[in-house]
Formats: sequence, structure tokens, C-alpha cells
Amino acid sequence: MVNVIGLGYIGLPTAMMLASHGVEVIGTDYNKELVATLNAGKMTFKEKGIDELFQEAVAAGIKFTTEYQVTDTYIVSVPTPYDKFSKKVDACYVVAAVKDVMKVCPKGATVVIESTVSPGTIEKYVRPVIEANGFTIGEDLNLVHAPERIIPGNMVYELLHNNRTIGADDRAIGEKIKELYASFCQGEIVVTDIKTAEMTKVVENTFRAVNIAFANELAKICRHDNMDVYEIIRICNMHPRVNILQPGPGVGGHCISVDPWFLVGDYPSLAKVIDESMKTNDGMPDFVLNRIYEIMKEKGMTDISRVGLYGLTYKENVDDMRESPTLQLLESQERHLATGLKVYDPFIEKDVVANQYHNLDKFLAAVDFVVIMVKHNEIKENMDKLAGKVVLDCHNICKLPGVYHI
Ligand code: SAJ
Repeated sequence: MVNVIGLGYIGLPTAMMLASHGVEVIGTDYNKELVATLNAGKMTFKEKGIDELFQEAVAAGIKFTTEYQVTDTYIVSVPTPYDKFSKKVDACYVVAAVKDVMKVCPKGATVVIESTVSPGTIEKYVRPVIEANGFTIGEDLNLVHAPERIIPGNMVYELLHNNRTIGADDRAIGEKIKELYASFCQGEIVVTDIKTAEMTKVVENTFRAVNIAFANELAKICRHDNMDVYEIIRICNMHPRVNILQPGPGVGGHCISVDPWFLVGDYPSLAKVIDESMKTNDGMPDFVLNRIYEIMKEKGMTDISRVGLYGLTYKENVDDMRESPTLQLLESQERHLATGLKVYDPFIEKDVVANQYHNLDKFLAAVDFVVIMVKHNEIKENMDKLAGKVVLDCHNICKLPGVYHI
């Protein structure tokens, strides 16, 4: 039986995928409300194909609880934020979860860490906890790192099809855990050592963050000299060895906007390009705010409450608001003591910010100037409703005449 610890955006789909492929699974989370919701038969977040997967997993007998289980395999999938000052990974949730596993874990068990951590974190923070509990790693307990790679918005497909990395001290243990993931994963599963697995995961997200930062910097250069960044990137990407990502209003989520900081925190004098890239991406919400003020001035608009931000989530077609560029823009606006922007997102049902709307038509009726912060399918399908409004399109999806870009 596998005990999956942490039933968030990664742990829960992984647990459900294992269960629906014949593995006996119990999911554990300290959040009682979350466990109660799952036990009441309700999914806890929105995602393409996730409701169907949930039903399959329930039918296959998955259980949810707040208790840690006595078993032979644990998968720890808890958040790993970064310390805002040192930029280093904050492994406190991983360490707390492993400590709790140690309280129930029998000799011979395998503990798999799925959470993303910087290279050396498992050596520095996890091994000592296990050893302090009287286990000898490699003899009476096995430690494995199996970082997840799925993209929110296409999680179910990517769980099934992505290649994976397994890091283990002992190849045989790595192969054993590879078999477990191979119960559902159709991609190639590479077995390597723990530190290599830690580094590859962080590097993958850093590569994407630096590429997006490059696109954002190009957008600023193009804005300065009135060039079309989208057309330029489109043409450049026709070159067989160029693949530039898209500029946007900022980089959110709990991965691309977080993991690269681990390298800056651990290697401050070496990770210069990464540091600058992260600062460039973090500066984008302010850049958009300045564009809003610039366009208002050009249009002779003075009332900020007639400006509306479309989208609150960190990206399209998900309900996750962590590190969302819109929230960052609103915070920045508060610092400028000029609040009043209206906000709407079809994926956010609860009231989370001031002046929030829950209906597209009512939102549009309340504003003259719409800023497309997130390219949800809803807005793509309702573009004609923006006709006659001032539009700042941060994703180049609106083809109406007179649209502004970042
Ligand atoms: N973004 C841009 N321009 C782009 C692409 C994205 O500005 O061209 C922005 C998005 O709008 C969003 C942010 O970047 O705000 C991050 O979104 P994303 O779709 O790039 O990535 P995540 O954070 O949802 O998922 C990433 C993925 N990593 C890689 O593709 C290397 C995913 O595979 C990882 O599993 C995930 O991080 C994770 O959990 O680490």
C-alpha cells in the first residue's frame, strides 16, 4: 500500500492515478476540511479530466485521511516555498512530513520525496531527520527522490505521458520505485542519483523562467522603440534552432516563479543570469500597471475604477492563484495608494479581492478599459464583447482594432 502525504495539486492527482491503475492508496493531509471534502465525494480543484480521474480512483478504493499510515511506501508531496530573504528553499514542510512518517514507518520502508527541492536539500535536511529516528538509510530504510513534472492545465495527460526522473542511492531501489510509477506512466523513466534528480527538476523550471524573462525583456525593448514583439518572436522561431517563449504580464504559479530562486539562494555569486531573469519576470506586473496609466493618459481617462483586470489566476484555465501576476499588480497598486481597479475571473467563485465581479457581462458593463491578464478560454470565446472598449491585451489574443499590447 502507498501512503501519499500531501493532497494538493500534485499529491492528489498522483495518488488518484496510482489508485486507478491498481495500486492500493491512502492519501493523507493534515487539512481536515480538505480530507472531509474528498471523503464527501467532491474534488478540491478544477482541472481538465480530473473529475473523471477522481471518480475512477474512488471506484478503485482510494481512501483519504488525516492520519499517517503504517506501510512500506510513502510518497511525500508537500509544498516547498522559498525564503523571501535568503532565496533558499524552505524545506520545513518536507521535514515536518518526514518526521511524521518516521513516527509510524516500519523498518524496510521506502520514503519517496516528490516535492521539488534544490540540489543537496535531501542530504542536508531529510537524511538527518531519518537518522535521528534510529534508521540507517540503505539498510532499514530507503530514500528516493521522484520530482513531478506535470503542467497544471494538462495534468492528467502529462501524468500519463511525461518522462520521469527517479533519484536513489541504490539502483535496485530506484528500479523498484520506477516500477511503481510505471503502473500508470507511459513515458521513459530515468533512474539516477538523488542530487542529479534534485538539480534536473530545478533546472527544467529555471530554463523556462529564463526563456520567459528573455521574451519579457524583448517586449520592453520593442515597446521602447515601437516594434511588434510578437511578430519578431514568431519570425525568429521559424529558425530551426530558436524557440523563444511568449512575453506576458508576469510569471506566477508555485513552480516557475519559485524554483529558480533556490539556485540564486544557494549559488548567489554564480547564478547571475537566473537572478536577473527572476527580477525581470517579477517586474512585469509593475510594467503592466505603468502601461495602464500610460494608456489612460493617452485616452484622457482619469477614473481608475472604470478599468478592469480580466483574470486572477496565475495562468489560463486553472483555478490556482498562487503568485498570480494580477494579485501582484493589485498589491503594487495599493502601494501607489491608488486602488479601485475592478477584477473578474470565471474560475474564482469566492471573493478574494476588492471590487471583484462574478459575471463577465456585469464586469464588462462596469468598465471602459479591459486589461487581459489571463487568456482563459472564456475570454477568447467572448472577444466580440470587448468591441468599443479600450483593451490592453497582455497575451496577444485579441484581434479587435486599436488593441494595446505590453
Ligand atoms: N508564461 C509566460 N510565457 C510563456 C509561458 C508561460 O509568461 O510563454 C507564464 C504563465 O502565464 C504563468 C507562468 O509563466 O504565469 C508559469 O506557467 P507555465 O505554464 O509555464 O508553468 P507551470 O508553473 O504551470 O508548470 C511548470 C512546468 N515546467 C516546465 O514546463 C519546465 C511543469 O512541467 C512543472 O511540472 C511545474 O512547473 C512544476 O510543478 O514544477
